Formats: sequence, C-alpha cells, structure tokens
Amino acid sequence: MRPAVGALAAWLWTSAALAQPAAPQVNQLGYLPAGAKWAALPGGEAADFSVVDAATGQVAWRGALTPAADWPAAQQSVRLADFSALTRAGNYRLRVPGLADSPSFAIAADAYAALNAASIKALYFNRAGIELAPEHAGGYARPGGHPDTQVRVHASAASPARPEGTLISSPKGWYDAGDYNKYIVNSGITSYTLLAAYEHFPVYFQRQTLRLPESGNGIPELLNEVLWNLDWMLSMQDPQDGGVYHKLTNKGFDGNVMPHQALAERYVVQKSTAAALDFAAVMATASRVYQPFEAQRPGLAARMLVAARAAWAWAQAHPREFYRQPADIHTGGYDDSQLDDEFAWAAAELYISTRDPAFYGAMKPERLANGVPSWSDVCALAWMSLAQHRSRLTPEADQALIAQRVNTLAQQLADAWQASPYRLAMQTGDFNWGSNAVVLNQAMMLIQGYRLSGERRQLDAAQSALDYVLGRNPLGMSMVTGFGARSPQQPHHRPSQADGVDAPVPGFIVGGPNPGQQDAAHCPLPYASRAPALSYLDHGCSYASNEVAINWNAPLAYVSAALQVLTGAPP
Ligand SMILES: [Ca+2]
Ligand SMILES: [Ca+2]
Repeated sequence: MRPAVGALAAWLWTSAALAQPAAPQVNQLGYLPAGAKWAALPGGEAADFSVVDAATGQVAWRGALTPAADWPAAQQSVRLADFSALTRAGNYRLRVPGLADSPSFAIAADAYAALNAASIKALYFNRAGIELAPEHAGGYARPGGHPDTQVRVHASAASPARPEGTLISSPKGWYDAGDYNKYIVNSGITSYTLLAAYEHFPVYFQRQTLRLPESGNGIPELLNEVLWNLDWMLSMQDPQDGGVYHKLTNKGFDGNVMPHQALAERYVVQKSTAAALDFAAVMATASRVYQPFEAQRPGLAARMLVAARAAWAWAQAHPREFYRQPADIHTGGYDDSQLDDEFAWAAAELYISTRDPAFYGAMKPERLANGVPSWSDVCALAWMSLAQHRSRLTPEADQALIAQRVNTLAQQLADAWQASPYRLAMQTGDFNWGSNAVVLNQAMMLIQGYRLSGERRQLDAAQSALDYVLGRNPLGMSMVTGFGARSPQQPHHRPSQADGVDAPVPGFIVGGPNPGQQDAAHCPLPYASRAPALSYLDHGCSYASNEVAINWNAPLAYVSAALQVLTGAPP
C-alpha cells in the first residue's frame, strides 16, 4: 500500500492543476517542421490564436480557430488551431485570448528521437532476470529479479516427458506490464511490432544508441532489446512436441515490491493454440530480421525458423487448445477463443520467410479482414507484413487484395479523423482499457496506408494520434512518463512504485482514459469525470487507466520512428 501522504500529495497536485485556467492542448514534445501541427482548446468566444516565441513572446504565426463543435468522447465543446504552415524551428507557446498560454513546445527536426529511444529503453527497464547497472539505468539501477532458471511445469502444462513439477529453465524476457509475469501472447505482438519497425525503417534504427548492456556488439540496439525477449520466447517451446506454454507466472500477482524482493514460485502454464501461433509468427519474422547477424549469433535465424515451423505444426494438430485459467492461477489470462486471425498471421509470416505458397493458401486471404490490431486481433499484422514484402512474394499472392485491405482500413481511419471535431480517428466506443494504445495502433495502420498510397492526410491523421498521446488531449497531459510538461507521476508499475525514486521509470505510455473505471472501488481518490476521454486517474491504484504495458509501448516506438522517418523536410 502507498502511504497516505502519497495520496494526499496526489490529491493536492490534481486540485492545483484543476484550479489553473484552461490552456490550449498541444503536443508537449513538439512537432516536426514539415509535419501537420494542430492544437485544441475548449470551445469559447475567442476566434483567433497566435503562436508566440516561448522566450521573446514575439508572434510567429496568427490564425483562425475552427468553429466550436461538440466532441462526444469528452462531452465538451472544442475548437482547433491549425498552424501546420509554421515550419521554422524554435520553441513556442500557443496563445488564445482568455486562456492561459499552452505549455512550451518545439518545432524541431528531431522532435521525437529522444521519445523513440526512451520508448524502447523502457523495455530494458522491464527486463526480467538481469541487474540494471548504473551505467545503463542511471538512477533506475536495481538488482536483478526473477531469474526463472528453475521454473515448475504446472499441472495444466504436464506432458509425458515433462510431468507436473518438472523444473525447466526459461530466463530473460520482459515483465509484461505493471506486474512481473511473462505472457507469450502479449509479448508476441510487442516483439513483432518492434521487428516490423526495424524492417520498415532499418536505417533509422541502425543509427540509434540506447546504452544497453549489449551495445557495440554489432547488432542494432532495437534488435538487441527485442532479442532479450525472443531468447525467452524460444525457451517457452517444449522441444518434445513444438507446443508453446501460454505464460510463465506466479500463481498470484506479486505485491508492490522490487523484482529481487518478489520470490514466489514460478510456473509455466498450459500450452495453447494462440501461444503457438503467435510464437510461430514472431519467430518466422525474427528469422528474417536476424539473418544478417549470423556472425553475432551463429545459427539463431535458422533455429528461429525451425521453431516457427514446429509451433505451426503443433497448432495444426491442436487447433482448439484455448487457454483456460487453472483454478490455482490468478495472473493475466490473455485468453482468446477467436483464432482465425492468429492462424492467418502465422501463415503469412511463414509464407514471407519461406516463400512456400502453401502457407499463403493457409492464410485463407480472401476471408481475412483487416482491423486495428490488439493482442487478441492480429489480422492486421499479416496484411502489414505482406504489404512490406510485396515486391518479393511469389505469384500466388494477390497483390491487389493486399493493397486493398491495407488501404481500405487506412481510408476509414483517415475519414474518421477528418470528420472528428477533435481531429482524432478515435470514436467514443474506442475509449476502453488501454485506449492510448488503440490511438497508436490506429496510427500504425494509417502509416501502412500512407506507405502504399502516399496520401498525405493518412500521415497527418497518424501525426494527430501521436499529438494526442503527447498532450493534445482534453486532460492536457503527455501520457508518457518523463516526457512533456505534465506527465503521469504515479503509474501502476511495481518498480516505479517501489524503487524509492520520486520520478517514475521514464519512457512508458500509460493505458489512458477508460470509462470502465474497473478500479474505482479500489482507489482512494475518485476519477474526475465519467466522460470517456477524461476517465483517467494518475494514481498507482489505477490499473484500469494508469498501468504500463509492453504492448502499449511498442506502437509508440513504431509510430514515433515512422513519423520521424516519413515526414521529411519542410517544403
Ligand atoms: Ca484472435
Ligand atoms: Ca518511484
């Protein structure tokens, strides 16, 4: 439990923030010179805005606000300011008569470079099984925890060669979220999204430095970080049959302690079809991405492809092994009974990596929809990989269908963005658990459309999504720890809550507004609003709106890198 003084401080901080006059909502990190630049503010009498130099107050831009319009997600009237044509680098504030000035923001060519690096470094901070040394972790250095070299096979996972209670070794991997457990399904989409970022923008990541223990080994930093999780995933496959354990967890969640203080026994739990298929998709992808690094990890790429094929074969033989939480296990479920998308995604990645047309047929492409991805709906990942590799597919691939699926979704999202009073593709119903990641996964799919079509409004709509999570939102907050003028101070994240350091571990995006407010009964403070886009509580109690998760950071990393790379030079 947090001490009462912490709750009081949070209440005072929240009250002070609410007492200030409203200010325009901007991307608090800033904008790229050639990028779209939108701000938002409560609908009022003022009709014009100016952008002023943050240091001198000199006016750099004047423009008209859009007419006031109701945005149902926030149950508020809003106006927008478009200053996309201001391209001169500098530090600015947005000024509207009757409001406080906005927080200062930059227009800079590298506006998202530090954010992108931190979004990946955050995964390093969530590594299991390793001490975080001061030279890599700074003030967030900590002892290692959860070595996971002696993990028990749970009854649900028992097999003839590995009966219940057998000890296996399954080290490394990322802690999933605010807790200390490791789940194949969720770390699968996370790993894939980061590998896709590398496949799509290799030069950007080849130049990036993250100060990791592996830095300088000849493997790009992003791929070093992902490898920490892939090594763990490989150990979750039963070498006897190719099946993959669904998760490696305690029986219940750890308390609010540091990793080295969490000593509960760990288990691998039930092999599942979803785990096997997500594993197959990720390993097939990774076998492509790590192939050039044979000198650093001899045999790894080939081993990954063998592992992917074995998991695929297991899933073919066990197509309906849905995860069912055993009675004595109380950690996250990540259970999913709709697996057509997982089958298709695994088939797509195996097809791309092997060029075996049988895998293309196994995708059943004509029946496969496209939609904004989440851990339980991965059809989009198949389409984005096929689009990325379209020039080297075999003749069996339906190129028109691939382009149509990617473009149709991007156009729908761009249309929603254009019609939105807030210039955000999010509909009211999209605000649910992890809404910030819904915003970013929408942006990732807009970017897939833009990469095929070159249609500028798709890129602009993706920019609006990043702006939203970095402060152009009705909370007026950046949703990433350590970034922006106002950002989450008390994420639901055990290391941040237990490390004795005031500032939370940086680089994590929190789940964000969630009108379900499932934690309200457990929190000492009320949510300030029931409006979907305002249902957020910056308190460690709020697992429903203020937790962190690896699968939420991954699209942040993808989108921030993509916008850096794709937005280009100013006109
Ligand atoms: Ca599914
Ligand atoms: Ca802390």
